Amino acid sequence: MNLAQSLLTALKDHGARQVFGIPGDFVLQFFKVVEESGILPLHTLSHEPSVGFAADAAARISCAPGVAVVTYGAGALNMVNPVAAAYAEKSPLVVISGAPGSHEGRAGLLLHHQVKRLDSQFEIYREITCDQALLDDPARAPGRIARVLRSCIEQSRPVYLELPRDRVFDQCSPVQRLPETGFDPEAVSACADEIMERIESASRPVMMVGVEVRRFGIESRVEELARRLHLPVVTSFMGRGLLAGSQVPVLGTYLGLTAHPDVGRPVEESDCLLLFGVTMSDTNFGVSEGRVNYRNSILAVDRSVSMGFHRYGNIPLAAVVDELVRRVSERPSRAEGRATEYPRRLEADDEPIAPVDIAKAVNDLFARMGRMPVASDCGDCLFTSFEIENTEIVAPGYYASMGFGVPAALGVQAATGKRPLVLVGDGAFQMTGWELGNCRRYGWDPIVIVMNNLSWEMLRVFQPESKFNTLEDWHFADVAAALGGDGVRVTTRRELAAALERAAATRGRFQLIEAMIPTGAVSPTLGGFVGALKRRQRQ
Ligand code: TPW
Ligand code: MG
Repeated sequence: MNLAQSLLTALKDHGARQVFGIPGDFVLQFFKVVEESGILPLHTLSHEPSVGFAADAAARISCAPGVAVVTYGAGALNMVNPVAAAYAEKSPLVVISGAPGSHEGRAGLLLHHQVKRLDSQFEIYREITCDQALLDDPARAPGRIARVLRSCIEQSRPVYLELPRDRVFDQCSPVQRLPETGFDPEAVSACADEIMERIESASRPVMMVGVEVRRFGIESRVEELARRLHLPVVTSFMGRGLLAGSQVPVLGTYLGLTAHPDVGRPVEESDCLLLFGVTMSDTNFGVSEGRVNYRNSILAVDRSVSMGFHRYGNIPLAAVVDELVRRVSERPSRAEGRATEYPRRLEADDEPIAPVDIAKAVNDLFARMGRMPVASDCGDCLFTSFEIENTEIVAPGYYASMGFGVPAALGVQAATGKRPLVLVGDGAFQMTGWELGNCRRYGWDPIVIVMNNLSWEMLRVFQPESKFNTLEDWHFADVAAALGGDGVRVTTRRELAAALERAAATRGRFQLIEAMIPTGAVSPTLGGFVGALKRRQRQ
């Protein structure tokens, strides 16, 4: 087999299910192998940021590596922001970039797409990925690929592979998957003992689950643990959507006291907060305004466990959860706390649409037709998505990059075959909404709700006096037909309900609902959240 086939086969063996990309002359040969070998299906999109977001979302939703293939320079550097986002939000994304052939730099001429040195791109990617390799030697390539893919999965972070174009067809042996990195079972056992002691001596233990629980595929084991311990469970902001299908009632998502006090209070009053796979970020905790007691908390994240004044290193989250489950015997299950009540039953009248009406309309739809996976962008749509029933969701909850929603939905449908629902603002839709034009040829048919408030409204909440936050009316619904979908603009709650009903009943074409929301009508959660972040800035 050749190097490209060896790489594609290794990706498949490590769980990748498709490739997203945009070709260029430095990567044409690799694309040829992708297409002709059929080892993994290829989906091309229109702009590299979308390639990164789609591959990232495919990784998030399927808990397996997502693959983004781009050309050297203009392609790869165009994808820096999505890869940085995947790094920050711990998504196992494999970036493959073509590169000049091994001897091309020798003529002394600068090569097109070259920035400063030929390896500038490699250096840039070193900063935003957890492992990297140059595949310039077919004898060493299998070992390097194996190492990099193991890092990708174990750290659940992006990795970078650079493939010079003259190496693609070199003979190469298959990649042997490496065993998992070891750990000391006695350390895990001691750590689990100490966690148990702390839980048992606490009177109000609470479990908060974060994004690593999903990334490492241990939702059901964490659920089992929560059930046996009779612990109330909340998710972090980034962990939204976790335990969506579980038997354990999830109280809701912790957003400080801004959204649901029934979720905020148990967290802030807990004397033993178990933080499993939770990122200690301002979006997760800045909103707590100092009310979370970290001194009493136990943090298991990034392959380590911290409690009190000490830290256990090299403790995989899955290993410690398994040890804990083993220490707690089966007890009759009991619902702990009340799960969040989500808004429902949209009043289908002639009133204008508020963000919460979108949540109500979606909850009503889910109640009738079952839940759909949700892809959300950043902006008030993200806070609106938190008012939607707990369902699988991909969203830029921490790194907060706009432009994620639409391409992420394409990644979700490609990876799962399930029809996604997209929530996106007009500003973010201006960035990557065009990608919907790629739905037709792949048979994707997301339902897209553009919350059009003619504004970068979240920024207006931060700084109301600035006029630059006002956006033009682009009439997004009108372009849907040209892109191969159906579009409708709605301004009343009655029209919204009808449009969503019609969209759900129409399969095979993307459905764009442009929901006009009066400028200034933001969700209460957004207002509370921005207020908390502003207070933090001033501290
Ligand atoms: C890639 C900064 C955060 S929120 C926002 C901006 C520009 C406005 C979003 O407007 P939209 O939603 O989509 O209409 P809404 O509800 O606020 O009206 N560039 C990138 N990412 C971010 N986060 C920004 C800028 C930003
Ligand atoms: Mg807007």
